[in-house]
Amino acid sequence: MLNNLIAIVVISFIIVGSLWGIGNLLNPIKENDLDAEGIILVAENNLFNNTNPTLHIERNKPEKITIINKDFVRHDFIINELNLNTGYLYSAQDFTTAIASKESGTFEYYCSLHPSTMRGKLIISDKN
Ligand SMILES: [Cu+2]
Repeated sequence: MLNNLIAIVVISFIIVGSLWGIGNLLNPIKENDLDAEGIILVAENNLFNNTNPTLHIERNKPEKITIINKDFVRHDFIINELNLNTGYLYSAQDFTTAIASKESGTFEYYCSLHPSTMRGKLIISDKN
């Protein structure tokens, strides 16, 4: 009887664990889905998200942004005009903040350690 109970508990754990694993396989976290959880930028191979994508946000609407360093070397993320500077992120470190601006316009983001390869644009536009 006790053995049966233990077996049922173990089997339940296996089933729940399997379903959880399958669910993760079917719905993997998408790092390049810029709208999923704010903006996610992964610093890897001295690039942001492989392509240094142009980021778009609305004026007067704060947007969450997370920088993740997946390289072995340090990176940072800077937008001078918005006083945004993550400081040095070491390997496997990340930094989350918000971008907000009262001014629309096109701004440059870059890594101060690799400014020639890690550089892109942020466009802040009025709501349509
Ligand atoms: Cu860098």
